[in-house]
Parts: sequence; structure tokens; C-alpha cells
Amino acid sequence: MDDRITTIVNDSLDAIAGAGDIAGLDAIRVATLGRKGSITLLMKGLGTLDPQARRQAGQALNAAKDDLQSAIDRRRGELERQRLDALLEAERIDVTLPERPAPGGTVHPVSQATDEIIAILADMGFTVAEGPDIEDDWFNFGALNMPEEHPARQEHDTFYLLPAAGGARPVLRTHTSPVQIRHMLDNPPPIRIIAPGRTYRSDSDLTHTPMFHQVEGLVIDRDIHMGHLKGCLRQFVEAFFGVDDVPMRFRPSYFPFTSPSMEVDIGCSFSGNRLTIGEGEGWMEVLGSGMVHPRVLANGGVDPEAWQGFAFGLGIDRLAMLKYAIPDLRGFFDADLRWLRHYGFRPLDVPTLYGGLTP
Ligand code: 2NL
Repeated sequence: MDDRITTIVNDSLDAIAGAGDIAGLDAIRVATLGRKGSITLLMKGLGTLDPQARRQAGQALNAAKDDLQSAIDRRRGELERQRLDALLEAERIDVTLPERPAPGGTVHPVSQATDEIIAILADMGFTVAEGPDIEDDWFNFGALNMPEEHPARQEHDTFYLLPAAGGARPVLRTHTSPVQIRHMLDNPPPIRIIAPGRTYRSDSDLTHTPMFHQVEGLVIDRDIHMGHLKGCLRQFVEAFFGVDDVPMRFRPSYFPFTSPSMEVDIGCSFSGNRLTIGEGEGWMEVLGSGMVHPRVLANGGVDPEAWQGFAFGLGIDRLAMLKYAIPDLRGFFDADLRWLRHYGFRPLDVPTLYGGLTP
């Protein structure tokens, strides 16, 4: 018996020392100490021996079991350390490599201004609505109280597309108002949305580009009045330009889709080449606004007897020029890298109200 145990132990210790991986080691453990392993089987056979021999063999088997178990544990530790060493060797990081160059891109001032405007208005409870750039005549004009013969249509310098088979003539939207008409038709009031996006008019000079950006806002509820409009626009303007108690002027105006209509000016001063917002004798127009025309409400599927609302529209490019002191509109869409590097914003300077807008 003792000889057999010694042979098993010696053979197994050799095998354990030579095991190349954890799986091989496990196989040796199963072959010796497993349920049908050689040592286990010998232990099961102890019952057939006489008491004297049984005690002796039992002790020898227990000692063999302990020896094998601890040899297996030790080898397992070695193999795991080897595996980790190999992994660390393979994944070694060369800290002497040069760092990656800083990203070269910047955020366009129009994108920055758009993000800031959205951040402010979202904080005031507005959600963003979107719609197609290519619109039907009805959504861009008709629904907004501008029928075919309406003189205001001429001011829009519309880009018309080729008529479809049915004769309808699509247009590039001249404002983002159609987004709001579509939203009204799809959503019951109360409504509190803004519609930022690209708009198009065939007009090109120092202060006009054929593609420009607008944000419009629309609030509809049961008892919305002009006080809400004025308070909302004051809060917006003060947040955007970062000034308190900015002088504001609401001038009577005309838009087909609002009645009454007001243009909004803010106080400013010009000294030499510099424009300062929020103080001085000058006035700068920043917004158009008004109470939504009852016919426009009805065209949006909203009962004008039960609901009323206000709306406003602003040019993002123009506001960006004012806020960031950019003198010439043409640079905005030239894709001139020198201009973009000069006026662009750091990519990770994302505007939030808690993190701060740009000064
Ligand atoms: C401006 C003037 C304005 C609106 C836009 C609007 C939209 C709907 C109904 C009523 Cl769906 N009004 N939008 C109202 C007043 C002015 O924009 O000067 N934009 C640059």
C-alpha cells in the first residue's frame, strides 16, 4: 500500500511541477483527488483492511492528500502570476510616447449662439420642435395668414423648387414658423415650444445671406397675454446678453401671423467702433413678436375662442454678431479657417446655465 501511495505522490508531484496551465493542473487534481481519483479510490478501499493496517494506510493517504493539495495550490499560484506577468508585458504602456495633439476644430459661433439660446429657453420650460427645410406653400405661407396674393410674400424672397407631379410647388422654408404649425396640428394645447433651424431667402448683401438661422418661440394657453410675452422676452434677452435691467422698447409693428405685433429693441451705445449692449442712448432691434393671430391658431387646429398665445422670432446669426462683436456677416459661411479659429469656440466649452454662457 505504502509503495503505491509513494508512487502516486511522486508521479503526481512531477506532473504538477510540469503543468503548463491551469486546465492541465486541474486535470491532475481530478485524476488524484477527484471523486474517482487514484487517492480517493484508495481511501474508499480502506474498509477492507484490518484495523492496524487501516490506521497506517489512512495516515499515509491523508498525508499524501495534503501534500498533493498544497503542491497543486502552489503551482496554481505560480501559473496565475505567470499569466498576469505575460498580460502586463503585452499591455505595457509607453509613457514616453508624445501626447496626442490637441483637437484642431472649433465650434462655430452660430452653433454656440444656438446652443446658448436653447439652454436659456429650455430652462424657461420650452422644448425644441423640428421640421423639414423643404416645405409646402401652405405650411410656410397659407397657414400663417399669408394667402397667395399677400404682399408680405414678396418680402420673403422665396426659393421655389420644381413643382411636383400634382402641381404643388415646394419652397425652402423662409422662416421656422411652419414647424410650429405642424406642431400645433400634432399636439393639443397648452404648447410651449421653440423651433431653431436653417431658413432660406434669396437675398445676399452685407447684412443678408441666402441661408440664415432662426429661432421662433410659441406659447399657447388659456389666458396668455402680452405681459407674459414681455416678461419672457426680457428674461431671455437679459440671460443671453448677460446684463440686468436692460432697457427694452416694444415698438408696434406688423406681421401677418400676429396681432398685435411688436418689434423689440434693447438699449445700447456706440462709441467709436464698439457696441455696448444694455446701456446708452441707442437702440438695437433684436426680436419680432406678437400675439398669435386667431386665424393662425385655427389653421393649427387650435380653437381661438378657447386659447390664445404669443410668438416671437429672432435671427441667430444677427444675435451672434451682436454678442460676439463680429462685424461682417459674410465671414459666417465662408469656411475660412482663419476666421473660424479667430471667432470659434473651444469644443468643450458647452454652454449651460449652471456652467455659464459665454461672457
Ligand atoms: C422676426 C419676426 C416673428 C413669429 C415670428 C409666429 C409663428 C406662429 C404664429 C405666430 Cl406659428 N407667429 N412667429 C411671430 C412674430 C414674429 O418673427 O423678425 N423674425 C426674425
